[in-house]
Amino acid sequence: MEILCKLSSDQNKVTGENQYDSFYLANDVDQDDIKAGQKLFTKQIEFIKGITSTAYMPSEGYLEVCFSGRSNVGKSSLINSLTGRNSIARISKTPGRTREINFFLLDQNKFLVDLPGYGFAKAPLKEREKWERLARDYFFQSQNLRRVFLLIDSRHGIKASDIKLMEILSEAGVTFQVVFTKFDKVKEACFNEIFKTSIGKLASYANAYPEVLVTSSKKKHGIAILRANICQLFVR
Ligand SMILES: Nc1nc2c(ncn2[C@@H]2O[C@H](COP(=O)(O)OP(=O)(O)O)[C@@H](O)[C@H]2O)c(=O)[nH]1
Ligand SMILES: [Mg+2]
Repeated sequence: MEILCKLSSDQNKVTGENQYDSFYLANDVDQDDIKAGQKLFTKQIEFIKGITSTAYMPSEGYLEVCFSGRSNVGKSSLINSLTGRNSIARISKTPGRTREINFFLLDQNKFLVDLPGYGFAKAPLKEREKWERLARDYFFQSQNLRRVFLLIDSRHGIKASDIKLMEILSEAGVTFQVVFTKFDKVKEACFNEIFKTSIGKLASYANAYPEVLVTSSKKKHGIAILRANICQLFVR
């Protein structure tokens, strides 16, 4: 929290420039929303299934949010931090391992959806094509998706493979929100540059949510704010 506030004041420098005006770091989150988010994530959570084809998507009658990002971005760690479970999502030392869309049921009718990672340099073309087909099918077919959280490594910023995903989301008309991960691994000055470059890349996407989050699963930074955001998305 402390770090987020500090960044938010620095970020004014960034928002002073016109093209960046529409994006901002999460700040001043309502305490009631924080509490509601906390409460939601104390509910029971259960791994339902992993699918390799959208033909096996869970049936109707629920809402969902999805987490997506490059392999090794810290997606499993973030899902574990959010849910307070150490191993609900598998943390991998080897990038590019998970090939399935994983569905975690939260509080009976809400899903956290974990999309396979992308952008792994060593993945063969066939694998990459398979990923794209699965992602496209999912984003175009899902009726219940409230938002995609696009995870970006704080050290690296938005890469070409992230832009590819942003293009697919644009075509499918799905809103995405950038969540920077592994913030503990980056120096503040360096991050300010990464942040600035990244939001410059977001500027042309009408489906990019204006609020950007900064998290560290290791230090538990930004987790409460992300829980609050997810909770709000699940209010019908
Ligand atoms: N320092 C630090 N390391 C992290 C953080 N989140 C994930 N990692 C590490 O990054 C690696 C990949 O994490 P994982 O959650 O499996 O990434 P995924 O491939 O996106 O699911 C693991 O070694 C994690 O321990 C974080 O917030 N801080
Ligand atoms: Mg993972």
